[in-house]
Amino acid sequence: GHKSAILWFTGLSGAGKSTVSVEVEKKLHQMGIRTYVLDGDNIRHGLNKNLGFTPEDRKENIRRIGEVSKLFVDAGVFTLTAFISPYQEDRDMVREMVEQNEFIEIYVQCDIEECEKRDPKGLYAKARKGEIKNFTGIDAPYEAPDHPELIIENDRQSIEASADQVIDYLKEKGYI
Ligand code: GGZ
Repeated sequence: GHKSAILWFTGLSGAGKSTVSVEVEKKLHQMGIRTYVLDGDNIRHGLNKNLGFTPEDRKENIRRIGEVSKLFVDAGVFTLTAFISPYQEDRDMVREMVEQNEFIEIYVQCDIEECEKRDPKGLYAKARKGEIKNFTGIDAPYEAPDHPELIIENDRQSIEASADQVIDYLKEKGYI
């Protein structure tokens, strides 16, 4: 058996949150564990499509994602979330929603220079030109986690190594 939890990935746009979460999901599937990944594609285009990127809207975005994640965990599903979630206070709000061992905060560390160089969607370039306002890391803050369960140095190692780091943590703590 296993103990389900929320794997809460946080980090800048382009840091690799989604990529790592999908890789972790693959490895959990290979062990026969049920999972669900929440990301911008299935949340910001649906449940949260009325929300933008002001601090208030980001808070509400994170609150709803937290509540949905809680339901999945109650259903026994390992839930992986891939949102910037730039505010410590908002991440702590989700931590408070669930049991202590059900929230695993994972800081996907990547220097802003590297994220900006990757810029797969050209969003940093647009933000630099002022075409997107309140862009995290440019004209909106990113608060690095104070007390993450795990830090992944995603600009210094392969996706595979990052995913293994998460799996090893889950094994070590007895989740899987
Ligand atoms: C940050 C923005 C913004 C602004 C649009 N700031 O690289 P992406 O495209 O796919 O990831 C970013 C995503 C961030 O949404 P989140 O729900 O993760 O943010 S938060 O947790 O802070 O609520 C980016 C895109 O949406 N995007 N405008 N101004 N990212």
